[in-house]
Amino acid sequence: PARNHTFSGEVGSAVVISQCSYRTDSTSNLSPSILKLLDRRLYAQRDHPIAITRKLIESVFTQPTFQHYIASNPVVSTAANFDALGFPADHPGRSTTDSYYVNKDHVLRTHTSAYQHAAFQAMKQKHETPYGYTICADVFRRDSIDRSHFPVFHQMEGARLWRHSKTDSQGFPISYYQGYLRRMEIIRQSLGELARPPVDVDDPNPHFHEVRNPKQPTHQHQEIRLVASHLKRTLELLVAKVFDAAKQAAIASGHLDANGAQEPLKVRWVEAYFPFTSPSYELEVHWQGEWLELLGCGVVQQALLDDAGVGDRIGWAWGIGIERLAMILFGIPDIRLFWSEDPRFLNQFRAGQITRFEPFSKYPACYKDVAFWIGSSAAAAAAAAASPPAEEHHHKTLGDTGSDPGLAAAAGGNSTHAAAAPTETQPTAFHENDVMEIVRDVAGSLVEDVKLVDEFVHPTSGRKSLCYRINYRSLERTLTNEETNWLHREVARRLVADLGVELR
Ligand code: FA5
Ligand code: MG
Repeated sequence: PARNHTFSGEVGSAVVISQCSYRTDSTSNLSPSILKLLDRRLYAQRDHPIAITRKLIESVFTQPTFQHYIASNPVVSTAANFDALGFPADHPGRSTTDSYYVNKDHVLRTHTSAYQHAAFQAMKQKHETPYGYTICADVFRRDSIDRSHFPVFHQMEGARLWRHSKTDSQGFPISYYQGYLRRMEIIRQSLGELARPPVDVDDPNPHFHEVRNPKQPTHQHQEIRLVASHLKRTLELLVAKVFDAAKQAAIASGHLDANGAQEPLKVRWVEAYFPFTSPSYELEVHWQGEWLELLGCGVVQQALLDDAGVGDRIGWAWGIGIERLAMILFGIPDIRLFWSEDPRFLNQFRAGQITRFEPFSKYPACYKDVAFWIGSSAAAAAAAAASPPAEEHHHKTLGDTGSDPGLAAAAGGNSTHAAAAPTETQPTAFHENDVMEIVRDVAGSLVEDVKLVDEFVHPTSGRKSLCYRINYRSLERTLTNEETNWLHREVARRLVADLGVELR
């Protein structure tokens, strides 16, 4: 029978992570390649670019009062990662094709938003207003393979809440309307304290859209305009600071002269969807000729604040991919480099310094294709009738669809088949992330990217054929033919053994 994932051990055995033991079950899909990366704590190694970037972001969020956290145990409950944040039951992020399950109740966190509830709860005692926090952690996703995606990456999340007293200076309760006016006043004041960011910003959509990107029922239009402006401007300032630091580093290393022909910084805001914010946005930056998504953000759902006991506040939250910022900051061209233990990489960076990365020569690429049939003819015909083939897998290359069910579906994420557990008689539906996982398991960071290069349906049998092109390339040395041949044969063997596909 086809199985779409590998266990770390037998069902019902124990897996120990951060000194806690978890009993595995039929949901567990931790792979050995992921388990190996759990103890690296790159965010805590002073001279590592991930830690340097974390510190730089923290330095932007100091005023007025911010608490900075690091979350070291990567295991969180599904309740914290999904339920508390309002993820619907059929959200693709919950499926075992997209997330790493320790067992049915625990996942390797898929985002730092898993700590929102706890962090908001901790704010209950903080009466200064506004008040905020950042939290940094490594997060885990079964995802595509290319130079800006890795199954473990780092996120930093931030939130800021404004509180308004429900009583006047004599302690008498004030009306809802008076409260609303006070809140407006303090948010407007915060907005006035922000500088105008020196960035070319494209923001074609209004802050909220009643259907696509709605204001929450308990909010007023005017205050959402203020909160959204404050959120967007804060993040534009952060990005401007990062780009300026990157530019100074490029000038210092002679990659750019001071009046140099550097592309001016261009960013754009895109409407987004997250179950835990509304309205929601993503920020993209124009980098090396393409739009690269940096972060998601939005106005925190009031229900979440109520649950955490801070319903008397209003505010925003954002989540940034640290690698994405660090790639821009240091000119690091490939996300795998962050995991390199090669001194030629590590010795280039010092705490508190933004310096331009000097590549230590590019080793040759080796492209190999693997083509296979998926599903039986009957199943293929049924599946084809049920849903048209998902086109545009490459859509995921730079944009990310993690928390957006609509976009995730468009990019090949599927929210329905995930619910079906693998059984003896009925192999699980094919999912591209399972191919990615096998490639990662076999070849780890010796693979630069994996692309779907051909896809067709046999006219009579209705069976579907896929062809993936794997680019084998080490960041540290030249791979031998024997090595790449062996890796490729092993990938093909695992595709057959684990996914039940038929090689062409
Ligand atoms: C989130 O994870 C939300 N939790 C962000 C958020 C926080 C929204 C708070 C609202 C409020 P998303 O799935 O888009 O959103 O991921 C956030 C960022 O992580 C992306 O913009 C991208 O910079 C980075 N990222 C996503 N997937 C990967 C990956 N596979 N490799 C590297 N970076 C990634
Ligand atoms: Mg996203």
